[in-house]
Amino acid sequence: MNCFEDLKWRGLIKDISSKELEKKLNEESLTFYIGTDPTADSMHIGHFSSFLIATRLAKYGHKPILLVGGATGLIGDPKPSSERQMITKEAVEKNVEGLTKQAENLFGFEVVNNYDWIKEINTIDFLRDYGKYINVNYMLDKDIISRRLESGITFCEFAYTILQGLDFVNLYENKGVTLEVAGSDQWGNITTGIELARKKLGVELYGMTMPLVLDNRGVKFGKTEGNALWLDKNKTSSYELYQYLINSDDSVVIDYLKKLTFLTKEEIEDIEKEHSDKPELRIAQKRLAEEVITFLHGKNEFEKAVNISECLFSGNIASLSAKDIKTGLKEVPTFKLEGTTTLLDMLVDNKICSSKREARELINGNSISVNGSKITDTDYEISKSIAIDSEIIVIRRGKKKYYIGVY
Ligand code: 383
Repeated sequence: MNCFEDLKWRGLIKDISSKELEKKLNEESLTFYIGTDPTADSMHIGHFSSFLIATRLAKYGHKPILLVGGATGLIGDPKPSSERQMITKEAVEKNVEGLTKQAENLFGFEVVNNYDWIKEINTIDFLRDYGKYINVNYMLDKDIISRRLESGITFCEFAYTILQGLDFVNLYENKGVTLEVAGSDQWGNITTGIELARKKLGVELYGMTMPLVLDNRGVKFGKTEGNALWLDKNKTSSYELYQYLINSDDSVVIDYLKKLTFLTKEEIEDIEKEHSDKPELRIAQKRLAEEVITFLHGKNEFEKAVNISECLFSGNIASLSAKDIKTGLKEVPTFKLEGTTTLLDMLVDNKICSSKREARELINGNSISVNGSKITDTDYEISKSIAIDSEIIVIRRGKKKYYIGVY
């Protein structure tokens, strides 16, 4: 497969600015860029799914440049719904630092910051050298801007697209960039750059977007109850990422393998076959988790995540550290423990059971485990000395309900 066929097969092509690009991607070596704004100090998995295009195109001999928007982050790319909250300059600076390091570490490509050239442009030059080439009518026609006309958009956000456009022109002039790549929400900004280059320099630049990756409910990939999955493992542990990926729906998992891994067509087709024979083995989901977590955090972190999952599943809790248990059981109810008590009293005092009678029934009925071992003695002593890392006690009621007591 050639470069374009590969991208197409993976479902990574939404819009291209000209048919010529297909040939160029297959026959030439292009310098291209993809950008992100410093709205946080880490990228999330949504960025990752787009930024992977850099590594993909690099494998076909193209040269990637990653851009962190130290200037554009101070303005804010308009969202279709409402105006963005402005971020302080200090926060933007801190986020630029975090993102730059992360982009360098993960992808190993050159990272540039648009603050470096945009800070040099004064108001008059901005209006004369760039503003003069872009018609307001043309801007009003852009999807996101037109969607904001009713609810309103400030001049600050309205001007954003010209900044991104001038980045493209600047990177063309200084680094030979001829292609901008992004998720499909960026089409309007990419075409501003193409328009600017045409009018100002008389050259034809190229743009290409990818569809946003969605889950089986049509929600953006990586959004869990309103939270993003971060690429920084201190913000989203490998275990949490593992849980998210391993629970991918059968209806989307093959698409994820195409879009989020570097497995070849043949490898993915083999996995698909094996998976559809025995979907309950979750072969595709396991491979997805392995590929993504290994790329992001390394083999060790992947193995750690598998181990936490297996220990929690099998009840072999005592072999984990307090820290791993806390990440693994983040969502479970937690209560404070002090001194020494009996299992029976602890269950009632912390409302794990509604009465002593219920607690007794559960204990005698083999339904309560402490740190992974079944306990059938109502007077079993609960104290700091049995706590994992002298810190936590894990109670399981029945098959699935977990509680954590913390000293
Ligand atoms: C700024 C200046 C440029 C080129 C790009 C930018 C950032 C761009 C933007 N991108 C998104 C972001 O920062 O807002 N205006 O969160 C996201 N991207 C990538 C991809 C995506 C887009 O970073 O679709 C998802 O991740 O393009 O929403 O000169």
